[in-house]
Amino acid sequence: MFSEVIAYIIPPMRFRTIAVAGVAGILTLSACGAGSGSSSETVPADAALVVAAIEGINWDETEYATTGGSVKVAATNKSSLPHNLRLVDSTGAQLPNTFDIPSRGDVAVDTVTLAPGTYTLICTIAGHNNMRATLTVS
Ligand SMILES: [Cu+2]
Repeated sequence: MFSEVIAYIIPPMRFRTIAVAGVAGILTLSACGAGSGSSSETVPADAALVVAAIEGINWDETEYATTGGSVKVAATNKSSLPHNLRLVDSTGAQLPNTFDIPSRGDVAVDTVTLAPGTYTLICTIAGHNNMRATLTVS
């Protein structure tokens, strides 16, 4: 008798849990929509700027260059450590775009609005202060 009562109660509870998880998932997805790089496994052919994290806690270049405007940026991880890419403008302000590439082979893509000038590309993970490169936007 008791188990029948439990069996009657549990399925609706389980359904409610799934429904709540579903809503939370949708909220999480939409929260990621603004200024956050989308993840894929390949670097888009039309990316105007491709930045790769390599072994030794470094970017693959120390100097990058691109043309200003709406710039499709791709960050990729070619190393065994987690990394992320952030862009810092000449005033020291970090741009809102985020590129998280936690695992080897990860690719994060986002469109960044860049005015002509000099930017610094960084990785904000602790101990990765060495990952600094210059981006010149013409
Ligand atoms: Cu890093």
